[in-house]
Amino acid sequence: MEEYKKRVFSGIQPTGGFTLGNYLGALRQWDTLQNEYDCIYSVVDLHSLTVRQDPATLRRQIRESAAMLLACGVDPDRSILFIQGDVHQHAELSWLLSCYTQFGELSRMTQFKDKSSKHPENVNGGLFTYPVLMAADILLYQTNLVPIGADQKQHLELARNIAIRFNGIYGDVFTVPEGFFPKVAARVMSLQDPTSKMSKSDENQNAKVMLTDDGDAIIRKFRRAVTDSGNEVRAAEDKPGVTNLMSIYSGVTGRSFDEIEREFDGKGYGEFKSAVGEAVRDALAPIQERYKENLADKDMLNDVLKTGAERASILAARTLRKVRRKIGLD
Ligand code: ATP
Ligand code: LTN
Repeated sequence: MEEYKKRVFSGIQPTGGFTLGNYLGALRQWDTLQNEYDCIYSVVDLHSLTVRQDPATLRRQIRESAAMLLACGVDPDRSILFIQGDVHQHAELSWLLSCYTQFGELSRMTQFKDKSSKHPENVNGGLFTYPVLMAADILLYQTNLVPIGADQKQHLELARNIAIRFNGIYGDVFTVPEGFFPKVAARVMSLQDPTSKMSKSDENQNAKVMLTDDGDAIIRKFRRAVTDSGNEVRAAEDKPGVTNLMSIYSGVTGRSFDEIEREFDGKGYGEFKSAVGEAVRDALAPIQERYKENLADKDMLNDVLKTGAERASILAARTLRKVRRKIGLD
């Protein structure tokens, strides 16, 4: 008999390429979790529509995202990889769950507050109900574990509350999910402003490292990274720049903060920043190689995404049927 494995679900938006923050905070875990769990991973194209997208660019970025996820180690033989918009149950469950989510709860989401104050010209309904769609993504698959960066903790908490509330009314319908956060580099900060997170939508190219950046650009960005006063490589509250670089270095090399402090004892920031750049460049090189191959293999990519959507739909339909029956729609 096949052993029962816990289910993992996670998603990433197909906008603008992935950053080192996405990789260390989320994608790296997507790979290793496959060894132990039954994993479902999704390119969440519907989520990306809260910002106006150019159709041709969006279409291209959806495929590039899938190619990059495969390059980062998502294995379609062991896991399901699919495009969210290919499985209509996500939008349907999202509407149903929105009727069990309070305006006040959504108003408290810090991502909504941040994004709406940064882009006051387009505070659309989708931006507001975004966390409900995310809850639908997770709850459709009876997910146990959700690997995400620290910035998504509040959204996951909301998904848990929606599940608990729904179960309270109708009996055990949804599995209540837990978050899974990386031990190091759960929150990679901007290289230009270490008090805000490295974000793919940052317009300053020097603030973020993209997984597709070439080696020279990576080294240059780390050399230019903002550090703090003093010259000692040491993690501390008043040294957010150095601490961020240390956690990136720790993330890619596996070395602890103590080891890093010893390694750079008596050496200045310059030498440390070069070492971080080189380590990141070397860690990303094989991913970049695989990414190019995947993108060139159109048939393989189409095949993986088609099979992924079919397999995901079967599971999603099962949950949605149950929900509809409980509510009284069927
Ligand atoms: P945006 O810049 O538009 O806010 P994003 O970079 O946050 O986008 P998402 O698609 O929203 O990208 O996030 C994908 C995953 O990467 C999520 O699990 C998120 O928690 C994680 N993540 C994003 N940025 C970071 C970061 N700086 N450090 C660690 N994890 C991150
Ligand atoms: N909101 C997430 C992306 C996302 C997600 C999900 C993550 C959408 N649906 C389901 C985990 C599980 C983000 O912006 N990072």
